[in-house]
Amino acid sequence: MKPVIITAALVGAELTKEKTPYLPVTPDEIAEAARLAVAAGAAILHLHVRDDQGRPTNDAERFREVLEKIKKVCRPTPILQVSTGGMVGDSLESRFQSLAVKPDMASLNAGSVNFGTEIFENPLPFVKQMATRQRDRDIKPEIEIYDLSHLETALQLIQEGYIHPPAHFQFVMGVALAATEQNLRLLVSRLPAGATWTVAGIGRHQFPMAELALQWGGHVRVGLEDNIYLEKGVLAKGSYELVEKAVALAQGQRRVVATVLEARKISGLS
Ligand code: KMH
Ligand code: ZN
Repeated sequence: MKPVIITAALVGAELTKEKTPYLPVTPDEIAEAARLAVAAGAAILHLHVRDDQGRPTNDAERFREVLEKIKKVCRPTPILQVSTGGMVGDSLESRFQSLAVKPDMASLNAGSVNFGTEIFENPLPFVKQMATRQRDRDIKPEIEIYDLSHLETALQLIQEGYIHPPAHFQFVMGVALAATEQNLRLLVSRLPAGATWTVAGIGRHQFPMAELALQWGGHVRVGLEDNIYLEKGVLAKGSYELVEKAVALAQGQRRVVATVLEARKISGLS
């Protein structure tokens, strides 16, 4: 099996310091969280940013500032993946802003979904426009799949040329689709040839889903955005602790953890 790429989702948009004091919000805190996560074994950073009040923002200048700080403290530079999902309820237009910083990768949410009591809106024309802008700027999309219908949409977009193969998928388990082995198996079985995939189990599903990905040759996402607990009742002191746990699981499954350079090669990035 190929080395496993570990993604760290450091910040998120919905998480607050009230839920965990370990959430990084300032550019310096995010850069330090990045440094620790990469030192622990993460090769991709999935990034949201916050404004001076600690509120989620899609502001390009704030993204630029955070990316610059991360580049200064992480050598070699990890794969920087900006969020285009923002916070649930953000205007669609505001979610294009992060592409301005020319990241290696960006999330591409493939469809709308119930998100807690709200709706995370991703209407098809928006998804097509987002895919087009990423393609034309040479930004590799990470296609976020919350539901089986999103995979159908993504397969169609690949066929229609909006997304260039080999495609990279993130299966987000435990928001809409239950985080079960059966559901993950179905998603993986529907992947197009040559695709890479990773899984983000939400909350207590983070590590059970990671285990399956490790066994089946997939990649793994961990981090405070998805789960704040290292184990039941024990807050992770940062995403780095979740990365360390993922690395230990990988070693238990005899999966080598990809370096940044290996992750770039596997992901087709220069
Ligand atoms: N905050 C969620 C509504 C992404 O980064 O692209 C969406 C999200 C996905 O976090
Ligand atoms: Zn996100």
